[in-house]
Amino acid sequence: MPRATFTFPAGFLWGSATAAHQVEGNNLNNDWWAWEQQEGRILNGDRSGRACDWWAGRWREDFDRAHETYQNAHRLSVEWSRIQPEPDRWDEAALDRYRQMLLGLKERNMTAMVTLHHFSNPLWMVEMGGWENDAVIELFAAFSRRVVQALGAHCRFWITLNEPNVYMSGGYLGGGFPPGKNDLKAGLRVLLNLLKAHAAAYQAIHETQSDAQIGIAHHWRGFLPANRGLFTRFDTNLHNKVFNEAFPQALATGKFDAVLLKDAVPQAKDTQDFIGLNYYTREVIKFDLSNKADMYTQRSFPRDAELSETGFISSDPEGFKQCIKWGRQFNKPIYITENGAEDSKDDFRRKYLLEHLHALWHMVNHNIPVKGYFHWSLVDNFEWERGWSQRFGLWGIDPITQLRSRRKSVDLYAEICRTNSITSEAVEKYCPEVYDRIYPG
Ligand code: IFM
Repeated sequence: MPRATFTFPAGFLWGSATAAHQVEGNNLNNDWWAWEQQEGRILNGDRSGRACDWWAGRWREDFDRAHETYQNAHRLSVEWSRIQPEPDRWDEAALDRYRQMLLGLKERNMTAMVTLHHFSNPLWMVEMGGWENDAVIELFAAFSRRVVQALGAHCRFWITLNEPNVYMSGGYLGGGFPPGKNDLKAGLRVLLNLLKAHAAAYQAIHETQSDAQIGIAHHWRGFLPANRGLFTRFDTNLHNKVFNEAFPQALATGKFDAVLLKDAVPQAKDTQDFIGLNYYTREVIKFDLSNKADMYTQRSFPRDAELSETGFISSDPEGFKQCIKWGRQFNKPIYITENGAEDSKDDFRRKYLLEHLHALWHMVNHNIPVKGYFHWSLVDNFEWERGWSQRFGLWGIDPITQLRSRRKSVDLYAEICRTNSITSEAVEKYCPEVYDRIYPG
């Protein structure tokens, strides 16, 4: 049986990622909470409720879990509606609670990466029109400045925005997020405002903390044409251009080109210190005149794809390689800010995790400067419009009792984090099903 150890560079960050609204619980003052109270918005009528109870202090035990299983970093987000509950008020107690969390990471020798906006918005901001209102650009910059002033002593890595492309399609292309619009024009305006807000926040953060490392978490999704037909190829390119390219290219060049909306945003030029990539899957795109609801597109996965528990993700490590190679063009350090799969049985996840980390090692070994990996997620959490139906955690959770259950992937991931490598012993022990794929004979 072939044997080998695939070692990652010294100092590699190994962690997991979470987001405030998904784990904290009782985020009463934001748009997602309000959305959850409306009938039919969330699958099975689920609500975030106490979520993972982090606001009440359970972050401690979950950070212990991460630390005891050799994770040396964690990506979390702060909740704007807690820190600025009203336009003219900062909540010092909320800031202090986040300070405690960051100190908690420090005590455990874990590097913190903090996201400033992860989908949820304060109600007061939504009432003024949300991201459609240009005034929000400066408000977000002021919020970012305040957070970095308060927490900068304990964190150097900042992500201004999580997945602006997903935020836009979720909220403005009928994707099940608030504000629940189906309006491409408004969506593209929102994307442009998010871009300007990132640029303003980038300046504000650097003015506050000169050695800050700032990026976004970009959701990169591979789009494969279903056939060679002209319309399908055009549709696939359009997806790629608007979803994958428009935002990050503008951060590099200052030129926003989302095909139907173009603008010069010179202040956005070169406003990333690192590239954050969220990768889950690739999908197949087919032009379909009958599907107006999804912009005349039919989505699927390749016929032989191995699919996750709820059919949401196809295990596609080649797509992960493509994503990382794509990230190389920006000549910045890369962090994988999210990658994972929903799987309450933890059968698919183990294989997915191992094969994606193996693909990642290949890319690192080709001298692509990937500096860290954050698995989505540490514990099961509230999965937005899909509620509790999807379980992304290394640890499972019962949101009623708050009991955690350790899934097998924990041991596999712990061994990789501990040794900073993928060893044949670990593969044999924790994921023998894919041994032949990792070590072909
Ligand atoms: O849970 C989400 C996260 O909030 C953003 N990226 C994708 C994850 C899984 O769907």
